[in-house]
Amino acid sequence: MDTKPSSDALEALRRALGPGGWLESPADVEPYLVDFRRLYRGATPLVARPASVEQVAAVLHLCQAHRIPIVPHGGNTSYCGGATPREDGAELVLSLARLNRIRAIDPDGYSITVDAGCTLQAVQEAARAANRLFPLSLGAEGTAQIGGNLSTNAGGTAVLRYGMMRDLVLGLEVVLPDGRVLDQLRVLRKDNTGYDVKQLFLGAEGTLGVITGASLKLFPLPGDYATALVALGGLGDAVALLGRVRDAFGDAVVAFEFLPRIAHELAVKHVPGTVQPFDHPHPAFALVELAVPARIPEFAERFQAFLVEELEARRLRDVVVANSGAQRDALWHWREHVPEAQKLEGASIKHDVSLPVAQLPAFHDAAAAELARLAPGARIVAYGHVGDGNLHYNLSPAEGDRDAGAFLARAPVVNRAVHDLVARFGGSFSAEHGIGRLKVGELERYEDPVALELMRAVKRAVDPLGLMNPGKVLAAPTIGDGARDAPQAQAPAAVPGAARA
Ligand code: 2HG
Ligand code: ZN
Repeated sequence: MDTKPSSDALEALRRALGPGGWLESPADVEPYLVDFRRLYRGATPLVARPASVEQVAAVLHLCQAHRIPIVPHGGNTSYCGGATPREDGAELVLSLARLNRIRAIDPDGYSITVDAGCTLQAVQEAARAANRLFPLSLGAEGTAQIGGNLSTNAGGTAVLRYGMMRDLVLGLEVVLPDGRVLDQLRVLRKDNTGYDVKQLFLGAEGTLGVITGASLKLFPLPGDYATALVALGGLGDAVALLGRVRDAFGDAVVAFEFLPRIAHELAVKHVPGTVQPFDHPHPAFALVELAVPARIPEFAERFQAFLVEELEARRLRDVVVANSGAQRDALWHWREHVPEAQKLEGASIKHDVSLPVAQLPAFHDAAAAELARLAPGARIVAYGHVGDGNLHYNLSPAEGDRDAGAFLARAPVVNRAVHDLVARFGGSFSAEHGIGRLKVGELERYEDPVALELMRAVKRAVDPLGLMNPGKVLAAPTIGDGARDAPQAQAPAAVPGAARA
């Protein structure tokens, strides 16, 4: 496992994958070696591109026989380097891109069954074509694949109403490290039959097996959306407004995104087409969206009346309501391009934290005070899914500061201060971006030790040879650790369908 795969092993893999089933020239492999944020550059002898579940099973079976570690790879939009192989060239990359069929859709049963390599957008579109909604929504949806969304338990902008990816799953199909297929592709809403083993693979980031298919929940397609951008005094105002808007409209509130003034300034500077909705530079904004049930069109009017009341009571500084799909798109365009705007501004130090919603303003102030000391002049670009208690508490260098190296050198100290504070406030250092390779140390530091022991025990039980995405989520075992001591996996029984591959 510490050495590169033998040529015999690679030849066996090529045979199992068939023509068009792998990539190996440097130019073809290049896009699989660098993560989305360009934090890591790895190496691999081969990118496997299986076209069926049987081929995935055959690849895992062969990898186990030859002790080859595997890095499952979806749309490569991980923020934590979860899908990038390590540098030594020992790991095989397994792309799910060719498993991209919508297998079945049941509008009456409100479910859809898809291959893991479908993009999130393809699943949304298939649902919409059947007059249904698949609600997971995030900036990278055109590229991100469902398998990656499942493996990282993705969040996004509609969690407030519909939950995270984990909440949207009815059934799962997973190839285990020894090539067996866990077939739990059920579409049942109720199924109380012992341990819910599929849950293990959601958020496991490919460290326990390869998700190849999923049955997902669908929802009624909203008749319309009522979308407003409100100008506010700050995060405290946003949290207070969130409470009132949810009191008034309950579950119709789909999204509640917080954006500080700097998120607008950076977008105006770097992203063509950013809206300029107000003539006054307000301190902060919230993008609030309600789903309007098809049968209750006057809902939108009630929302407008609510906003007018808020304005008259001076709880809001200003408001614009989207009067058309194009205006709604323009507001979301700004919101979704904030990460890009911050990237184009230069270096950044990122945190993806969540807290109990009511604690957000106090956390923000405490963190800002710490950072004024630790990174003087740095600009705080804290925005995101305040409806879920999730802030992307990011930093950009002081304006005009071109010394990215010196700024980034502060990252470890800044990360520690922010994450320690998050822990003190009862929050999480990774709200929706997962652990990947980037946050393995943070998980070890902040996770409950008993939870960590259980995670390691599960890893040893499901992947005794430690071949699945090693070093992601959990540190790769060192000699003397359980995984090394684990019994050698028995020669796997013939993999169903492997011969056909
Ligand atoms: C978002 O909410 C993404 O836009 C990215 O989760 C956050 O770039 C970030 O820090
Ligand atoms: Zn986010």
